[in-house]
Amino acid sequence: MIQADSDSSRRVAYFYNRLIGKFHYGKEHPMKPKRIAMAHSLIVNFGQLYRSLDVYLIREAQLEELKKFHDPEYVTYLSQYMSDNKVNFVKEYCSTNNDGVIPENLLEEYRLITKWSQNKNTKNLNAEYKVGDSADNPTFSGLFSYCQFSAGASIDCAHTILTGQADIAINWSGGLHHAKKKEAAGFCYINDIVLCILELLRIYVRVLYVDIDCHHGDGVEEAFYLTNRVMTLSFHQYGDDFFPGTGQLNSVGLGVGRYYAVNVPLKPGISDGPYLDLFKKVTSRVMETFRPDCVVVQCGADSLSLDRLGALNLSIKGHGQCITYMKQFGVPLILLGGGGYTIQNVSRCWAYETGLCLGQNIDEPIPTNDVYYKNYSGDYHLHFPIQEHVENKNKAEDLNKIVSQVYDHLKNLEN
Ligand code: TV7
Ligand code: CA
Ligand code: ZN
Repeated sequence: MIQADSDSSRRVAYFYNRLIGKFHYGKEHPMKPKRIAMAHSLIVNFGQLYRSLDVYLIREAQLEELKKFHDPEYVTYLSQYMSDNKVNFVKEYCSTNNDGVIPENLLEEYRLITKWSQNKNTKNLNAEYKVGDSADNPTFSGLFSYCQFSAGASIDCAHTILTGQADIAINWSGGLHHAKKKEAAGFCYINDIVLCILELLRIYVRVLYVDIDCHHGDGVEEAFYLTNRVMTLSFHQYGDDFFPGTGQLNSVGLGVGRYYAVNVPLKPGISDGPYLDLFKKVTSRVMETFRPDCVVVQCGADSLSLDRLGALNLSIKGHGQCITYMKQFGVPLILLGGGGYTIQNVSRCWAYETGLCLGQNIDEPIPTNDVYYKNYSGDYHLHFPIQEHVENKNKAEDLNKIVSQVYDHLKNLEN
C-alpha cells in the first residue's frame, strides 16, 4: 500500500532527461548512468508517485554557467577535447534507433543530437587536466554533454526553489561531489553541487550542505572551506586508504570559515540504528546553530548495504529516514544523487526517496511491467532485507566521541 502523510501537499520538482541513462563510463567502470533511468522507470511505474511530481526536462548547462565555479580553461578543455566523443555518442545512439521514423516523443532529443553533431569542433588542446588519464575519470562518448545535463539540472533545482515554484527539488543525475575547480576526480568532472549552491547564494544568506554518500564530499568542502555562508557536513567511510582520504574530524574550515566544515568519519559496517542516532544528533544541532535558508542533500546510495564500493550497512528505509528527518525542519530542500554501485539498490533507494518527498512511504513489490523488472530478481520488492550478519566496526564510545567533538566545534558559532 502507498500511504500518504499529512504534508503530501509539498510541491516537488523532479528533473529528468532520458538521454542521461545512455552515457557509459566504460564496460568495467562501476559508475553506471543507467541507474538514473532505472530509478525513473520505478518512479513512473509507481503511478501515484509520478502523477504527483512536477516533472521538468533537464537542459544542458552552458559553458558560461560552468565557469561560475570551474576554471575557464578547464571548461574549454572539457568541451573542445570531448567534441569528437560527442559525435561518437550521437552515432551510437542513433544507430540503435535507426528505423527512419522519429517518433514524436523523441523529437526534442533528435533536435539536441542534431545540434551536437553540428557543434563538432576539432581543436586539439595540449592541456592536462586529469581527464582520460586515469581509470576513475575516463573520457567517453558524450562526456561533456553528460556534465552539462548533470549541472543544468542542479542549477535549475536552485531556480525552482528560489522562485518558490517548489518546496523540494530533485536531481538524481547530480551529486558529483569530488570535482574540483580545475580537476576531475572520483568519477566526477563538473561539480554540479557547487554550481547549485552558488546559485542559491545569490539570494540566500546561508546554505547547509549534507552529504550521506559513503565517500567524503571533498570537492564541495574545499570550494566553501573559507566561507561562513555555507556549512558542509559529510558522513563517510574513513580509514584503510578509503577514497579520497580526507574528511577527518578535525578538518573544520579556515579563516571566517572555521567551524563551518563538519566531518563525521566512520568505520565499516555501521547499520541504521547507530547511523540514524548519529545523523539526528549532528543535524539537529547544526540546524539549530547555523539556521540555513536552504538545505542541499547529496543522497549517494553507496552508503547502503551490499554496495560494490562502500562498506557501510544502511537499509533503504534507514537511508530514507535521513531524508525524512531533513524534510521535517520545513526548510527548502534540494536532493541530489551521487554514488551508488549496486545499481538495482540505487534505483530502489532513489524511487523510494522521491516518494518520501511527496509524503508517500512506498513498501510494495516492483511493478511487473517495469522494463528493468528482471534486474530486481530475488524478491522483486522495493526493499531488501537488513543485513544482520555484518559487523559494525564503530564502537558506541567512538560514535559518542564524534558527537561531543562536533558539538564542541559548533559551540564556537553560538553568540
Ligand atoms: C561520487 N574506488 C565517487 C567515488 C569515487 C571512488 C575508486 C574505483 C574503481 C574504478 C574503476 C574500476 C573500481 C572496483 C573504486 C586510488 C585509485 C584506485 C582505478 C581502478 N573499479 C562517489 C574513486 C576510487 C575504474 N578511486 O563519491 C574503471 O573499483 O580509490 C580510488 C583511486 C586509483 C585508480 N584506480 C582505483 O561515489 C559519485 N575507484 C573499474 C574500471
Ligand atoms: Ca559523504
Ligand atoms: Zn561515493
